[in-house]
Amino acid sequence: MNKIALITGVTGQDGAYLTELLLKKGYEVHGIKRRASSFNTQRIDHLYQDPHIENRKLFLHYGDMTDTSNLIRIIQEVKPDEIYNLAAMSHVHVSFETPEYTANVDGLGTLRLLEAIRILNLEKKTKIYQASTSELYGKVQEVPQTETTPFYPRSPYGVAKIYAYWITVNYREAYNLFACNGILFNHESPIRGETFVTRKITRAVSKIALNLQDKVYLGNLDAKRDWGHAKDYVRMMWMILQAEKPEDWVIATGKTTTVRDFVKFAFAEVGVTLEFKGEGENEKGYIKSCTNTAYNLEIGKEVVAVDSHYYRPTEVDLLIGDATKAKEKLGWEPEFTLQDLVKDMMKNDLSLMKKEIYLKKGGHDILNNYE
Ligand code: NDP
Ligand code: GDR
Repeated sequence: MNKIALITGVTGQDGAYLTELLLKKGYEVHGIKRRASSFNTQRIDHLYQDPHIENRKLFLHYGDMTDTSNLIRIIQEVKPDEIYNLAAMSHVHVSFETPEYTANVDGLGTLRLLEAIRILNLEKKTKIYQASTSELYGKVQEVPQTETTPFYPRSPYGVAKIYAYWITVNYREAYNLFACNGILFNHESPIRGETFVTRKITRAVSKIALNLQDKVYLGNLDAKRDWGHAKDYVRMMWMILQAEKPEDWVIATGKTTTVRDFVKFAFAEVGVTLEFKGEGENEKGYIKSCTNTAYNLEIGKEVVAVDSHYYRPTEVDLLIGDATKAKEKLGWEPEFTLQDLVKDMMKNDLSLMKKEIYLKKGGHDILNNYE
């Protein structure tokens, strides 16, 4: 019998890569998606299977982390061997605007899943992975951060996730659940949400290179993050649930980079060297040179500016993780470097923007011809 997995947050970045991975491993995969007024399954559309075919391996269920009875019913129907709880209001800045909702989804949502396992007497059958985060560390207590570094969250998101972290530990200790936290540092990809800083940058740089946009406005350029590739990180989620015993694990690259340097690396992919001048809100980035003649970019042009609207009320200044435990005990090794990640994201966004230009030009003419 193949294993059955249930993924909450199946339509998100990690949900999509994890679904792909588990299907390749022969799992029957069930995902919980939210009802939305427009399509929200773009990231998994390539995996979609017609409900009418036999031996279907991917099933989607409508649901929400705030709806206890819905979660219980789905778990009762699916009887999963493994639950991956990836659903969350995952945007740190937005959590300052929606703190109560964030607590409900990210904090209590986890409790609802754990309780559902107990109510349905699935403690011995169902393992659960909780998507914990480096945002738990928040204000720097120790560098690099490990499984034993004290937490000090700096946002409603971080505080909600700390509840989820501890309730997962508590249910493991109280009821012998195979419940684990993956404390994952930032991980990105070509399908990263467009408002997270890396994707915002790679999209903007692609548009600037193709003359579709003048400049990009960013917030704190000094923030340092430990950025990995989501494909490497979902592999580790699966490994965590295959471990001999349930534990908590840090997943990180061990290298940290400023937002400013990420911008420089993205521009380098289109042959541009940037020069930054000024400080704080007055800092700006200018084109110093451009070696790629395919892009018609003006030397000296201002392409990066700071808008304090993107600053957070409390910031996490520096994250750098130490994944020694995962490497030594589970044999995890990331395959992507930061340079590979930037290349992957830039390649994807340049091609998306080129398609946009093509559709605008060609498509528009075609529409006109048939009006
Ligand atoms: P995304 O924001 O890309 O995906 C979040 C998913 O959760 C989406 O499928 C979203 O649905 C779903 N969701 C949001 N609210 C609800 C709700 N109320 N009920 C049901 N589903 C909901 O996040 P990532 O894939 O990047 O991250 C996955 C998990 O890992 C999250 O819990 C995140 O907090 C955590 N994490 C992420 C890290 C990262 O760097 N990416 C690092 C550490 C932890 P919809 O598509 O409809 O919006
Ligand atoms: P983060 O990711 O908060 O680390 O949370 P994000 O990409 O939003 O911010 C990273 C850093 O960049 C700074 N920054 C900006 N951020 C955004 N979004 N937009 C900007 O214009 C901008 N300018 C500078 C931020 O201040 C911050 O310091 C992500 C999410 O995936 C969480 O769900 C996850 O738990 C953590 O990573 C680990």
